[in-house]
Amino acid sequence: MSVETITTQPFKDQKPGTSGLRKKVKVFETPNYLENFVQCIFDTQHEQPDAPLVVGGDGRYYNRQAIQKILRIAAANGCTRVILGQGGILSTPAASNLIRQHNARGGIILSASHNPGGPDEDFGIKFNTPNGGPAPEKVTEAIYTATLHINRYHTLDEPDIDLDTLGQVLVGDMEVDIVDSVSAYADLMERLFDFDQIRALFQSGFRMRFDAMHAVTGPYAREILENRLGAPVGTVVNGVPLEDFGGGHPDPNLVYAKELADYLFGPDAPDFGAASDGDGDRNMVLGRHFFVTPSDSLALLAANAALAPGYNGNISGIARSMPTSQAADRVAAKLGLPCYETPTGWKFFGNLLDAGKITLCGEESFGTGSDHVREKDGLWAVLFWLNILAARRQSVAEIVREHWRIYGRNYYTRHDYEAVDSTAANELVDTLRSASATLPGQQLGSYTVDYADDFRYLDPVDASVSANQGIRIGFKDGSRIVYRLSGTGTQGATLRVYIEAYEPDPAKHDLDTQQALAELIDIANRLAGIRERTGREAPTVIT
Ligand code: VG1
Ligand code: CO
Repeated sequence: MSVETITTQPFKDQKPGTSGLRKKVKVFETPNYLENFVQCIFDTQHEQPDAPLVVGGDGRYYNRQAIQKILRIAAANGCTRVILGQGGILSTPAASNLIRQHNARGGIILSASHNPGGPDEDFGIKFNTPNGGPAPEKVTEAIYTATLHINRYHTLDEPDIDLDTLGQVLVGDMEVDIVDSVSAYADLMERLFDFDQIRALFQSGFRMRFDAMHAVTGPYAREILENRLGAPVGTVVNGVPLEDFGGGHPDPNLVYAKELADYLFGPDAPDFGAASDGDGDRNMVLGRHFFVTPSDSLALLAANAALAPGYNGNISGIARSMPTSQAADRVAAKLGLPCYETPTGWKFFGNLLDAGKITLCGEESFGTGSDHVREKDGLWAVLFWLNILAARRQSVAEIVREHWRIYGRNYYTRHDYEAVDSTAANELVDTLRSASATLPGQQLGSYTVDYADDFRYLDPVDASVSANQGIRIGFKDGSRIVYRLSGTGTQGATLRVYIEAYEPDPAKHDLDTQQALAELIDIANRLAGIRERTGREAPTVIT
């Protein structure tokens, strides 16, 4: 094996965001761009160097080229073994599972999640640590610092390998095990949920549609829903992963999964609908003529956890990201469980999960998960719902309404302003931060400010601090407004405004969300001067 050492120069823009490094494909195609980042992973991550490395991605454009490069650099850096998903495919939760099952030294996951794919669209790369989770900030910081000083990388002068044939191949002296991307993950799901009960549900005539959005979950959903659970063939639609996701935006929300939403709200609606994103970690759940917010979904899974064999009596605590609605807090309080509030991004759940402080966690951005892996998991959430539906034999709408009657309803919306001018967006947040000290006690319309701050997280496990995680404005009645800037966009800045109000009265649980929140939305817009600062009349996306 002859290692080549190539001279290179640092790039200044390789700072990982909310979940890894995301840029346009064209940027990743710049000579040495990907190579530099991968070399910096090997230069800084020395835990368990003899253990295998897991590699895979969501199949988007550039996945295959990136994997060939990564394999050569890994081998040149002394990596002894790689576990690779067949065809270079691994959903993010399946990669997390493999890292854990093989006691790996970590994983390299290639994805830009819900961002579009194709030669002119987005690509991404991230490193997951040996616990299977996204690297914590101290790791991403170390990698980033290395990218600012790198002057060489190691690679091999070796041809590409065949990524599609199962079995073992060598890259230099490094063994590459090409494994079935789906089976280990499907087996794990079978251990967590009552597959017999769900099979009986499908046999009873229950109808569902799963929209894989031409992204990575297609093969997983087909194997689990259609093959193992006996759902009719055709239950999974858009099930073939495509490099450009069929030209779509593989983001499971009401805007980008419109086809599914229209079907679920139409005359021929089935009982249940679900979708997942580019890399399979997000989920959207719908009932017939009914949309379940991700925040409610987390609360509901927690309240019904006893119905799933993998969780019956096993919930140690719950965590939610800061902007996620407080619906889960109410369930935790009733069950006598601790509830943690973390910054946005799955990496912040890792320590809590590893320490056994929580079992379930979730984010408002269509992310839900548990201690079974260290990533959010789209199909897992769908199966959890199916398990609940199979056990309760009520409709999705009935189950959610009953939940609201018991716990009250947290009306919730998120307004996104995409691709706004970065300077204007930063100024908007800076101004709010400065103003926050003066807000407590102020009366804004019919709401009294209780507290206002820029969220600062003290990790209860390792005492690390993450500051500037978003402006929170809490009102005396429990309502909240949150502002933060996205860390996953690849164009300008994206401002996210999260608005929440609590309604205990069941007679008021059927309002339109935007109407129920109208006054708070207005307060949020005026307080931040969104129109003046961004020049936008309305949000790009309302969820
Ligand atoms: C967004 C979401 C966040 C999520 C992140 C990664 O980040 O808000 O909750 O963890 O995407 O999701 P941001 O910084 O743009 O708000 V993904 O599905 O990598 O799969
Ligand atoms: Co994703």
